[in-house]
Amino acid sequence: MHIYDTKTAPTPRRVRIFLAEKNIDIQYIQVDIVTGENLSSEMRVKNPIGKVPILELDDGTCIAESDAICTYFEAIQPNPSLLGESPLEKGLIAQWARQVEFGLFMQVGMCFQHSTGYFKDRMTPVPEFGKQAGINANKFLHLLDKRLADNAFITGDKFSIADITAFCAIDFARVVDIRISDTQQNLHRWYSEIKARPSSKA
Ligand SMILES: N[C@@H](CCC(=O)N[C@@H](CS)C(=O)NCC(=O)O)C(=O)O
Repeated sequence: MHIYDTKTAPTPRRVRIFLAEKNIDIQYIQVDIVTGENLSSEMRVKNPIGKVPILELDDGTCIAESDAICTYFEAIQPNPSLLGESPLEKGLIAQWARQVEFGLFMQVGMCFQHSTGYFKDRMTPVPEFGKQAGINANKFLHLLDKRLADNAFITGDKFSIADITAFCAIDFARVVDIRISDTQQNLHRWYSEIKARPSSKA
């Protein structure tokens, strides 16, 4: 069993942190997305959309999509739970995980792709779209700061996949100069706590 990974990219990092939290050791195989190694026909057999991460099981079955990979490992090893235990907890974590993914993680990604032209060999950057995505990401940081005033973690009192996704997005956002502002003290407190967890090094 191994994971096709790209050490510098934010999406595969979500999976690495998730597995580090669960103390799951797995082999990572590096894929160079700059040269487009991920777009080869061999890789597209593993994931038709040509993106990483991809989990390849011993029988050759492949699971792509970071959330899907995390769901698989949560089922194999439920403790510590990062997707919730009770129906209510599962629902709330799913809500926040999705909102963080769409409202922050994707906005940072779109800002990066459309304002830097990093992948212009394979997509058409639209700088105005990139700029708007950056504005959306900043709005979401504001929302998170308010949320974290009364909650230790994004979904409440328990660390979850929503925290992992937000942390990876915020770390990556530096490349497009989006940062937690000085006034967002709740976010700063939360960020330093997540950064202090050993899994943040993954
Ligand atoms: N929704 C996918 C997104 C995967 C994704 O966008 N991966 C990026 C790295 S962060 C990638 O492979 N980019 C290479 C490319 O677009 O060619 C997931 O969660 O796994």
